[in-house]
Amino acid sequence: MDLAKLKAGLKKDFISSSSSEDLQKLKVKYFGKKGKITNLSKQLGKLDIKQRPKAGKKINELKLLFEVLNKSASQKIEKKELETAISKEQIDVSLPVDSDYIGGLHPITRTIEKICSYFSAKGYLIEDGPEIESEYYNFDALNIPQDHPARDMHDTFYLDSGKLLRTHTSPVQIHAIEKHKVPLKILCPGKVYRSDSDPTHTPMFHQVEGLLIDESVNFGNLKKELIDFLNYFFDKNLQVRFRPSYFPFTEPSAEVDIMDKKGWLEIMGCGMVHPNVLEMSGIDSKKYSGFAFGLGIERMAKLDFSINDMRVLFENDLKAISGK
Ligand code: 2NL
Repeated sequence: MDLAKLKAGLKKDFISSSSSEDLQKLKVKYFGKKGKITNLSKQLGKLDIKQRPKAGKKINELKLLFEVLNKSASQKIEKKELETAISKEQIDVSLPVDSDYIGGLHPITRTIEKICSYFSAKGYLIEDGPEIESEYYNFDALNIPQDHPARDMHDTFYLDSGKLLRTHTSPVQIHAIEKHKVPLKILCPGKVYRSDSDPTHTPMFHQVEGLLIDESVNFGNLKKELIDFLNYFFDKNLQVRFRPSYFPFTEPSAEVDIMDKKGWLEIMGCGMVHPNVLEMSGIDSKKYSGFAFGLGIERMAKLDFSINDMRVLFENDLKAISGK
């Protein structure tokens, strides 16, 4: 066996290898079952006993050479392969984006916009107002008596100043009556606050309330307005039910249910504005009447976007809240 030739071949092999696979192949070529160095070691036994130490030494030198060459080659190759892997992981900002994960408007915002654009087209003015309110605008002006459970510390966030975080968007409507006088047709979307936190309640949520005041407004007008809206919102001809209910600020009052796959589903509240509410804001309740309604945005967004868990709306996971 020509050891010099084997040595030269070994060096050449390492120079021409450029990947960890190449190195793996070299290991097999020299140390595999039929490997070149393996074969040499096997032949050692067949040699004359006197020649063995010298030949053995040569083989060891060859093994050492393999190890040295292998070490430096693998260091170089590993570095190069790591750099390639890292460069592949780099984000090329000039590439087109994955359209599934582009940013977008939050389902709550989209639901508010959908509702506002509908009522806006019907002539309603979109009004907003302060989230910090006085007891007068949040409760008294809405015919909610001093001892009403809704005023309880457990439901309302009271501030040190004696003011409070509005528990509904109704105070915006009282301000609007004072500002615009009557007749009036307004829609008030916004954040509302209640001291309530469990799997189905968050201390902040969104509401839209509508109010229409004019001469001879009746419950039939209210029914038609809401049925038309619900059919538009859910994009189908729904079965709608008006179920008698109670709110201090409306008389009569009703809860609106729609027929869902699983039966009747409560979707909003409404009623004819209570004469006390009109009178407190300086409107002649003998001349004017009005209807009002309120609905929770989170509930509507959940139904529209098929979201099961309310928490999804507040956790900002793009996969969960982007697109339908
Ligand atoms: C519900 C029920 C409702 C109103 C809100 C209202 C406002 C004024 C006068 C009279 Cl200024 N009423 N708002 C009326 C009936 C129901 O909301 O379930 N909301 C989520």
